[in-house]
Amino acid sequence: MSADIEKLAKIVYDAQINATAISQLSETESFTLEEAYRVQAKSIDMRLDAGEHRVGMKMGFTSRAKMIQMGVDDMIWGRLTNSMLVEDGGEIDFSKYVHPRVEPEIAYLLKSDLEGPVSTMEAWNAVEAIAPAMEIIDSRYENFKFTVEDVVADNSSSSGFVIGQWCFPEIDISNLGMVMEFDGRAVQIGSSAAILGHPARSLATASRMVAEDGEKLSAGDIVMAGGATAAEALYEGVSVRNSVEDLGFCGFGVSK
Ligand code: 0L1
Ligand code: MG
Repeated sequence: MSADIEKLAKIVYDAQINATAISQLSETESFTLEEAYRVQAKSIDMRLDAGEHRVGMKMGFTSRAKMIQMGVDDMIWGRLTNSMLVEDGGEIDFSKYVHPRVEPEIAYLLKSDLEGPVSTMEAWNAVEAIAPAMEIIDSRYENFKFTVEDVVADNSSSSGFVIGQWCFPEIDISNLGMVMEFDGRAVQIGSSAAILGHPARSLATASRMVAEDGEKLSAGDIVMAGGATAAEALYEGVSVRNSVEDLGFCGFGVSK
């Protein structure tokens, strides 16, 4: 029997909007990965109907460190809306999250559409600008425990993102040092090379994966390349910064 997409989408939508922890959908429902992406699309449609706007997408599980941390071996993707954007230098309200974590990333701003399978060079040629970034992931599942189908249905845990100053894409981004700090103390150190060997590969993969769902990346979209390291749990009062060699930094604080 096929999954009730509408019912599952409403469950994750409610959990996302109200920041409440839910049991894994897979404990009571049987659904495929393809159905999980339909649940994700439907739940985001509910958010768009409620007034949010689509601004781009995120890639997930793009580094070995993330795959090992979460016990998976494939990439996933999710959708970004305007309400998820956290102002660089701003503050998030801890009570609006279930159990948020943060990971250091690089973001792309596209100047032209990308549709279907493309080479890394074609993907790179579609980039208007790049920026240091961070993703706030907040699985709505109790204890951050899920199957790949569960997490995809829950928008691949995406909950917030921070973008630093946009830079021209002339910079070689293949192996940039990245340091994420909590209150000035390094908590994750990595390299952009950890993102699929070269972060531009993540953009090409994004184009291919969204096409499998009948979507494309459009000029003006923001694409989060994926975490370069494992994610760190956020807590009240902490001040977070991600510095990326040659690109600069971005940061935010968490309310007390
Ligand atoms: O790398 C990612 O952005 C994956 C997020 C989904 C899994 C998680 O919640 O850690
Ligand atoms: Mg991420």
